[in-house]
Amino acid sequence: MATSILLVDNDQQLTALVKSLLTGRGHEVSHFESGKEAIDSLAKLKPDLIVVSEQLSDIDGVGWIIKLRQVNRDTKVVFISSKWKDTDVYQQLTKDFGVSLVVHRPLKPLLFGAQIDGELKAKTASDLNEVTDTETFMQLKTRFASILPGRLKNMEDIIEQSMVNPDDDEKIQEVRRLSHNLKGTASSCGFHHLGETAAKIEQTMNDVIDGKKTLDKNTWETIRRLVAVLHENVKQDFPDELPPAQEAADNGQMPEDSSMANILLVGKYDENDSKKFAQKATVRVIFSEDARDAIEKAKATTLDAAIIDQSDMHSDASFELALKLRGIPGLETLPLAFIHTEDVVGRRTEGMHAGASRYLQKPVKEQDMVQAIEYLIALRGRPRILIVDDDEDFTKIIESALGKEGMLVKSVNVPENALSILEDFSPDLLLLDVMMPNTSGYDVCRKIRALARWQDLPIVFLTAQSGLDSRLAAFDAGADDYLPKPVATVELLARVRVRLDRMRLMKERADRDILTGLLLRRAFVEALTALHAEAERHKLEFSLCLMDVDHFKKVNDTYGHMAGDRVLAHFGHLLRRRFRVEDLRGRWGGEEFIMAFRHEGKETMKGALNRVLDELVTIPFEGDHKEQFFVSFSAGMVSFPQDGTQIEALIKKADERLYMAKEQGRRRIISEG
Ligand code: GH3
Ligand code: MG
Ligand code: MG
Repeated sequence: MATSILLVDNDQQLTALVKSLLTGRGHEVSHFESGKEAIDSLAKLKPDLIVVSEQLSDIDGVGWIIKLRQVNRDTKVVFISSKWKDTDVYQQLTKDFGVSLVVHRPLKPLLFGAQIDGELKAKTASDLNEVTDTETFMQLKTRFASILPGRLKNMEDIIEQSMVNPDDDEKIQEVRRLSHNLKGTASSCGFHHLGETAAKIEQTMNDVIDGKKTLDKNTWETIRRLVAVLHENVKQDFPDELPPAQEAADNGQMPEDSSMANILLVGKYDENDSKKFAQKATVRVIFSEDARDAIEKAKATTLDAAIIDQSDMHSDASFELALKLRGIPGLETLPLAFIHTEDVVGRRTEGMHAGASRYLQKPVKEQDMVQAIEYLIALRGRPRILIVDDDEDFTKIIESALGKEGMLVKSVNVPENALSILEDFSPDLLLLDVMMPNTSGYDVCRKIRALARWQDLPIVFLTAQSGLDSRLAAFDAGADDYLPKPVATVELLARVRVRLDRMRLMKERADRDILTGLLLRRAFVEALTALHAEAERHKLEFSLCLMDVDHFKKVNDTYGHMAGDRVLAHFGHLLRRRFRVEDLRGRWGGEEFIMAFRHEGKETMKGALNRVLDELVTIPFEGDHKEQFFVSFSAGMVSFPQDGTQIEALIKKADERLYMAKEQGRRRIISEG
């Protein structure tokens, strides 16, 4: 008997190809352009397999699969995706919607045919996976243990008040809310007995609210008994080995707050002064009096920026410290500022080379300090996570878990405030609870998605409601992912990281060269165009530099292409670590690199670049046969506006000077002529 395949696709070329491939292999193919018609046809056709592409006449492919799964959960689905970014939804499709195979265009006909045959041979779509990770963290438990007594006391108080005042509906709602939240958090932290009892209290309150139960003496007694059971559960659930809740260590620093950025301030500082700066700029200041201590602290915290005071330190030592900080893995692009006294103004070149985005004159005005701090933080761009959940204890737990991963986390416990805080905080990802007082997470999600600015914001639901239906509702409302409570932090972290990485990849993949990590030519020109426009508008200078590795062909020929690649990667990495974060670095082509320096003329930058040349020539590279070699580069520099006012003219001039540098013997930087 011929197998019947339903093809849902609105692209003529693709349809023709798939149809001929499949009928050629003896299958019967029914084709629809419209998603709606395809779904309507299901009852009659009962296909063995559904092949759906990205683009239908009335809906997109992923949306169609979500709709399909509301009426049909079993038929196997193969999804043909047209763009790479659709691998993004790969997990969601395969995990939540039982898509058995995702293939990408352009199709490889032979392979595709074989894949379809394979799918038809295998059994029907496997059951949709439930996420049942029960792993929990000791830290989570400890933290929960420390907040639990207060939480139970609060609940008891409200219950007592309600008993005295049985007509107070708000109090009854409050008891329900507290028990609902306790249920979620307790289970998330692995306190299952506690969670179950809390669920019973919630159920009782629900019955009262729905009018299924009257709130008489008996009911109150039940609730009281359940609360007493909660206390029993506490003993049951608390493992003996649980360490006592730790008080925040008092190490002279301000308390850790995961929504705050960390600034390292190196110098002899009056703590009170810095607290003032910190309050204004909402950052945590980490003090350090000397270089060695600064490096230790930089390794131990997630730094967002460093400010180095040169008045108490030899300026050479301060530059060296800056380079060392940037040498710490993960801090290659750490935003930096220096505070200096009059006499080091002439050492701007070293500052540029070391990566100083700002110079502050001592004594530093409070306002300047705050402004500089805010500027540096904006440069850093740590992932920002917003959590909307009415359960304050739960958000605190998640906050600390994500905060430890170096994310900036902010919680909103009143969902009505979500939109305004979203605008202020401008998160990279949103974690959203479903059941909240007065509104649901679905509504919040829909409202956010209706705003153009937030259409691409990754939104992940976290909720105690589980089951396919609520997951479908979440995706319908515009969610990207779904995590059932109790949520294991490990899983949460993994999912959040995946989402963030994908977002960043999507933004960067098109822009960045993989080998060197620098901007690709087109992206560089775009950024340069913006820089040029800004310079014109504000009558500021900027400089531009074209670099080319010397005798690179010989490197390839003598030491191997792989060794050549290592040189390019290393040079790219060096350029990333040096100079200010806001300077532009690009791979212009092959072994040619380009840089643009904001607001700086070529003389300062030539000095800084010469230092990079000095560094590069001392780096030993290894050939494919372990032989050692060294490389250098030649460069041509220009400044706006002296050497030209248009981008094309500037680049042309830089190229001419680069050629001159080659002519004159290489390993040099030419900025005149
Ligand atoms: P000059 O000092 O005059 O610049 O000499 P050169 O040999 O560096 O210049 P030329 O432009 O003749 O050679 C550049 C070589 O760079 C040729 C090309 O094969 C090689 N190349 C370009 N891109 C890559 C790459 O991504 N990796 C490697 N390993 N080599 C590359
Ligand atoms: Mg070359
Ligand atoms: Mg070349």
